[in-house]
Amino acid sequence: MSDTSGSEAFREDVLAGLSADPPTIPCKYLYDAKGSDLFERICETPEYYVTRADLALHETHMDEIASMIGPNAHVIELGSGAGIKTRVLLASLDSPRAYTPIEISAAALAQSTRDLEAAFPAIEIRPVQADYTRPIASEALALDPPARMRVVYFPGSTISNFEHEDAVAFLDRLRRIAAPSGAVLIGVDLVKPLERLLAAYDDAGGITAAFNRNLLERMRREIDAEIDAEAFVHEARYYDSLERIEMHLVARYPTTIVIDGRSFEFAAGDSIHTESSHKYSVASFKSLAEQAGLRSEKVWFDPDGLFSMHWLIS
Ligand code: AVI
Repeated sequence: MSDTSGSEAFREDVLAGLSADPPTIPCKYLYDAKGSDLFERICETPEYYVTRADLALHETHMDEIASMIGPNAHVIELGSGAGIKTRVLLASLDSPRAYTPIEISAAALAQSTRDLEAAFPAIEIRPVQADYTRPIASEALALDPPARMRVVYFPGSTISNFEHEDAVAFLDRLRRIAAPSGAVLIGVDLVKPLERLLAAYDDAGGITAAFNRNLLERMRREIDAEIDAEAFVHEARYYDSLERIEMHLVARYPTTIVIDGRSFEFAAGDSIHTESSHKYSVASFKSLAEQAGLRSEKVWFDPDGLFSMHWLIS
């Protein structure tokens, strides 16, 4: 975010987050341009299985998924659609009516729209520039004549980064976008042994650490925060009872962050919680979806059983 209003929202959220107990900064702020590049690099680390497993699931089950979607469907993706998974999906569909990527970054949306138009000249691409975590105007998604069905497509397990309550509210919105006769096709990372998760969120090459620590640099760059960035180290923690992995920036020695003349003191060992990534069993995700009025009709897995994709209907 380089616009002033974006920086102001960042400043307010950081001030509120550092005043909270425990200090927390919303994970969306990890994704400035540099953070987004680092996230792409995380996806290529040997330890971060999520992206590869999601793609393997797509490649293994796309014929069946495409036959469930059927002809004349309107696929609405939350995210730019720049990834290879979108191509696997679009290439498998039987005469799709249209494809709508919803993406906040105008540049990312324009680029992926150009690429997809070139790759799929027969598919109508209808980009919508918007923050998909907020309500989308229904006119932006309307087709005339309407498609046979809508499929709201949300791969990658970004749902993991929502707190449960927010995940239910978000799924409820997806249900309403898909209504009355559509489906939500959503990727969900599965619970797995601790060692595997800790390695995935603290890779040996230090890319995840750089991704997390970039938040401190961003605070210095965009809101003039005074920070001794060397004082903080990246840490991944798994909380069994919450079935989630958390990223933290932990103070190695006493330090102070100063923003707008306000001081936030950290003793050695104190941390800033920067992200949660919830892991689900099939049962726990089904029950989450049920709270949003959605029923999981079918679940697919990658060949190694690391990742799942649910077909949710109301
Ligand atoms: C985007 N999201 C699904 C990633 C995850 O696995 O929770 C973000 C991430 N954070 C650290 N590594 C990857």
